[in-house]
Amino acid sequence: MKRLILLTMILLLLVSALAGCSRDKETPTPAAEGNLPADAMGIAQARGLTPDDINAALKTYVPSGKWDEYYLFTSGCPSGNLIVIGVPSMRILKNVAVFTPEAWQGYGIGDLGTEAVLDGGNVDGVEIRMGDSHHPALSETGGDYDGQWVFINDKANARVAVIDLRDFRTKQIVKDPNIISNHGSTFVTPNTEYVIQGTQYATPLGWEYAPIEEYKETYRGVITMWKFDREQGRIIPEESFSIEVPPYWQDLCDAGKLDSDGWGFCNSFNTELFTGGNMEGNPQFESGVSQRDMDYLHIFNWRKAAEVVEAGKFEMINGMRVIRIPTAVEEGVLFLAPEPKSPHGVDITPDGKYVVVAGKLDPHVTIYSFDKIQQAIAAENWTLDDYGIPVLDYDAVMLAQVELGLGPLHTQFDGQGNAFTSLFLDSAVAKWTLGGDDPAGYTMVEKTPVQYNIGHIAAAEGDTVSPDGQYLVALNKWAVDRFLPVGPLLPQNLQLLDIGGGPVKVIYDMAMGIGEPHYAQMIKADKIKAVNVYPEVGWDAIEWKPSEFATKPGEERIERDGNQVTIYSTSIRSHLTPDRIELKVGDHVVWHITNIETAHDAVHGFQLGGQNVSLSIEPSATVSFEFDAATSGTYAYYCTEFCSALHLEMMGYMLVEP
Ligand code: K7E
Ligand code: CUA
Repeated sequence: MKRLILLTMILLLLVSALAGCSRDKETPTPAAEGNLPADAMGIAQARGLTPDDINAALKTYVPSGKWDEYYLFTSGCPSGNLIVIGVPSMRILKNVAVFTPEAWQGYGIGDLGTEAVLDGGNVDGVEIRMGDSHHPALSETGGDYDGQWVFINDKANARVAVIDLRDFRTKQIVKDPNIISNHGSTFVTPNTEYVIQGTQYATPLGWEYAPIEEYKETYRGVITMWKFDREQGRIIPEESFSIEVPPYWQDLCDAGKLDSDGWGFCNSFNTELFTGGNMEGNPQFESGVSQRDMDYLHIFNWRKAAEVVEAGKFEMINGMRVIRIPTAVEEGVLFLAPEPKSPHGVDITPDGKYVVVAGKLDPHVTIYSFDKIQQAIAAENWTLDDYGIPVLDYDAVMLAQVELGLGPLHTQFDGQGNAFTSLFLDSAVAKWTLGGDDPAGYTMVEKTPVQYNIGHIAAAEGDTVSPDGQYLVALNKWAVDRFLPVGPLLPQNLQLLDIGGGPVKVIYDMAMGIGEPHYAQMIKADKIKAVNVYPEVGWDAIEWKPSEFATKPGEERIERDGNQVTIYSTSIRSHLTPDRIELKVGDHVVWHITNIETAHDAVHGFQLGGQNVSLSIEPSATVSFEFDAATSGTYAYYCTEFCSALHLEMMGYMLVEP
């Protein structure tokens, strides 16, 4: 309490002392010039800090040794990764490798466990080692994040990954066998029964060849419901299914919750069925797919769809159970509703009663009522599209519109009855009120500029049934002049906004230099129960069970059977056992290393020069790799983590005799 009073006094002093102080916002100020004064006021004056700056600094400062309040999980897009950030400090905590090999975590660079995870996402036998991760989705229980798993999609290859939040490692990658790009993923149903995935660019199912002239007849999208088994911690492809949808280029999706639980919503932006041909005299895609004023919101009853599949009313296509369009229509699984214009984000309000759609080329957000949708379905208040799918009457299902500004994209909520929408063209975040069933209750509150070209936003638990408010992160595409120059490829700018009441303000700029974040989700830190050390010495982290190759101290050995060599090793500060390996050219080597440490943070890295092997052997883990000793020579292998004073001695020689 005393500290709080003292802090308030200092703050008041600073604020009053600096009230008249202003600075040229256009000219970036160096962080410091020479030695700073020792007192807070002197520092503030020397650096030209405004009262707002000081408030922002205090709100985001997390002292040494203290922890952040939230985890932010953000996608890295072409980096194919998932980046974990602490909020409000905006410190990067981990860069989790997902679709792309990563040496520090020993992911996909020799380690057989992680190579197998990556191979799960190979496409038609092509080894895929890249990805475009877009939308992370934390697992939910009752519509709230439960902190157990996070899923993320790869737009480029139509894949979904499962990441285990016990150890923040990728455990599974699945490939949709019928599409080659997805974007409406990942979104989980309120109890993580399913992970939703929607196609982006339509292709013939299985992306087989079909002339582009057959686009309307042959090309299709799907909405895939990946079944998730919590016990196994895996997506079960055999229990998953897809709903066939027209080639409208489905975009983002969201799962219903509470009132709308059992339903899902995906929008689309190419109901023109435009197929390009700019060298053949056709318009560019950007105008070709933007001719119509309305596209279609896809409204699907996934719970009903699951029953339809159980009743056997599906076709097996490339190993996936697919509900064809006529069945979906007949069974009341799939409906459409018009949505303006060039829609992008679709977001369900925390109470599950309203669907918010943002159209890139419409200055409004459009709010649909789930009740009205149900009434229109019951009254068959629809026309049919070219594929025979009911298109609900727009006026019957649309509840309200709010004019927000240019380029609205994505919406999040604060749990206080407010919504926040990113405005790409305005480079701003709009705050507006939710009005329930009263259209007049939906009103604009304020607009806060961000720098620059904002994409997604992520509020604290902002897409659950109980958002926290307090913080919102703007994921801005362009940084331009915000940071020290680093050449033509700039970091992006993640800005932290204070939405805890009072005017919405930017309180931190974070340079994101390891990926282009699209979506992010922010979860209360105490919901995540990560382990410090694996449960048992000799642990298989991917399968989450004791490894059959676990090696105890004293049991280290080299077994030879003809030219098949198996090495059972251990690592502990500060030696690797064995530290001398004698091979012959032509040997095939399988090498298992168990980190027999049980101490918090006692990780040993491992690299073997000349063989493309980089491992992270975390406390109590067993890791395996294999290689062919193809050329003779004398090699060194060593620990790459500076684990002790005698870390440099933690090495061994591998001799390959001609
Ligand atoms: Cu708007 Cu891929 Cu979610 Cu990016 S998408 S901004
Ligand atoms: Cu182990 Cu360095």
